[in-house]
Amino acid sequence: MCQPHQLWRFPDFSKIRGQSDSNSGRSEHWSLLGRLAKELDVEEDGEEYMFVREVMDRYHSHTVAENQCCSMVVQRIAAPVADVWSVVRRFDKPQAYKHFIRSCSILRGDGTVQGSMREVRVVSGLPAERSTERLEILDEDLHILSFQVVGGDHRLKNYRSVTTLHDCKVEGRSGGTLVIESYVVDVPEGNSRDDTCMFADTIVRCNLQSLAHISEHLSRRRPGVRPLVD
Ligand code: A8S
Repeated sequence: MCQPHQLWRFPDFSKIRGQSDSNSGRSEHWSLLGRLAKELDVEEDGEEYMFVREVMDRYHSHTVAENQCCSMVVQRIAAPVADVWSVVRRFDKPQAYKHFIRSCSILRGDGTVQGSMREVRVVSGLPAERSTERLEILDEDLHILSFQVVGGDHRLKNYRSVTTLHDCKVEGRSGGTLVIESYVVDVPEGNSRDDTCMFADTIVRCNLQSLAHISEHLSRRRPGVRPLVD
C-alpha cells in the first residue's frame, strides 16, 4: 500500500492565508477551497463543508508551480463507497468508466503496486491519441487513487490527479459516496490557465458522471441489498 504523505508536499496553510498574488500556484489552491461550498451546494459553515475542507487539506493540497494550474470536481453518487471503489481502483481498466479512453494496456507492474504504468489509447476526435500514466497511490483502506501522466502525444503535460471517496448522504439518505477529484497540470504554451482547466474539468466531470451511473447501476443489481438507507 502506498503512503500518501510520502508523495505529496502539503503546503503550510498558515502561511498561505492572506496571500493575494493571483499568479502564485499556492494561492490558487486556496481559491479552490473558496469554490468548494458552491461545488458541494452546501453552507460554508455546515458539517459536510468542514469535513470536505479537512479532506482537501489532507489529500488534495497540490504543490503548484508557476506554469501550472489546478482544479477539482466533486460528484455525489447514490451507491456505497465499496461499489464506487470497485470501479475506481482498477488502474488497469480506466475505460470501464472513462468514455474518452478506448483501451488500456499495463506496461509495468500489476496495476496495484505503486509505480505501475499503463498506456491508454484515447477515442478519436480528441487532440490526442495516447497517454502513458504511472500509479502513484492506491490506498484500499482510505479509498484514494492517484496517477501521474508521464508521456503521450497530448497537451496535458505532467497532469497528476488524486481521487478520494467518502461516505456521505445523498438526497438525505446515508450510504452514498462523495467523490473528490483534484488535479494539477502544466499550462501549455499558447493556452491560458482557464482554457486548460476548462478542458480538463470537462473530461473529469464526464468521467465522474459516468462513474456515478455505473456505480449506481452496480449497487441496484445486487440482490437483496438496498443501496441507501433512511
Ligand atoms: C483522466 C483525466 C484526464 C484525461 C485526459 C483529464 C486524456 O486522457 C484525454 C484527452 C487528452 O487530451 C489528454 O482521469 C489525456 O483520465 C481524454 C490523453 C491525458
